[in-house]
Amino acid sequence: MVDRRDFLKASLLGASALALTGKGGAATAAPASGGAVARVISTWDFGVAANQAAWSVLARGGHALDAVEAGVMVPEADLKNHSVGRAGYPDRDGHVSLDASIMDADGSCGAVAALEHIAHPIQVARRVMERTPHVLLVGDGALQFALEQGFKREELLTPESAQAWKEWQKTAHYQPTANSERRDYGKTGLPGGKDNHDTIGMLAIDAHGRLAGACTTSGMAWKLRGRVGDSPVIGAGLYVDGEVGAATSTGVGEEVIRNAGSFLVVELMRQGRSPQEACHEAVMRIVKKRPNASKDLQVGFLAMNRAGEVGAFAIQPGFSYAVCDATRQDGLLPARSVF
Ligand code: SD4
Repeated sequence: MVDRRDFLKASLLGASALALTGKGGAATAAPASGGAVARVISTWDFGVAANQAAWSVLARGGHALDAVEAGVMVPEADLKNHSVGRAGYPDRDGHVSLDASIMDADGSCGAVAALEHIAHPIQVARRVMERTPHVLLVGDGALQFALEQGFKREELLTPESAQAWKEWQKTAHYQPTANSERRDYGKTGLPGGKDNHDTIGMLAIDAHGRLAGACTTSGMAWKLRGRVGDSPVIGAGLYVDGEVGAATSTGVGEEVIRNAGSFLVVELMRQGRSPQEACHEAVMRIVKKRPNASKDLQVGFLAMNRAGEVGAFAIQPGFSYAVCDATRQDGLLPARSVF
């Protein structure tokens, strides 16, 4: 896999072509041919390739919902990506279990959690949205639904991920103590530590001004079996409101759930904050509640408002986000951070 820092450095050289506002380095809206903004953004450096798949939908005037679904399927299929989809790192007991959600501008949404053996959980999430009266299906029930819908049952644990799991087991059997993560992030805290992130969250606005978002992950590496993170929880890992904007998150999902993170970002934008200011404020809410833990804790938010303006903020440095629009398809920007 390309070293994250090298990739970031190389991509940033090119990213200067993006129009930037002074405060927070947030990208401004770029009009597409139809007069409205068309733009897609997503978390981390692998978002660059994902955005390009989404852009192929947006560029031909397609729907933002189709764009985000197509976009996040790229890292879901990437065997080198161990935090999303196939080849994701398993839970403590060796099971690859996936979380995903998708949301449209009108509040329609669907999600799956702790889903095993299905290579593209985002597609199942969309089926939940469009073909059931429900929002969230979990575990065996989600798998049953996927199989009924014609998805193929597959082994998602690759030899490389299995090897990493075996290596981890040699030194770090995860034996959590009750609420240990509330006190600190030491040895008895969450199993993946500060490196436990890399979910893909993607937000798009199409040439007709329609917003949509998607989020998909294998979650925290070595988690307890049955653990569900923020990514499939509407309002935590993803939220879209066509009147205001959209937000998504990456990092320690427990903290994002506790603070209803993505919903908070959208509500702050509703109150007049820019996407950048809203992400910053949501991060600070978490940090204030975790003064001792926040040096080891990573959470990042990414947001877009209905004008296509973008913002991002994280607790730790290193969070990057990919931006793609009519002017540039492979932008990658560093998010500002607390530390
Ligand atoms: C989770 N937010 O499950 C996710 C973690 C992540 O790659 O970013 N994973 O808590």
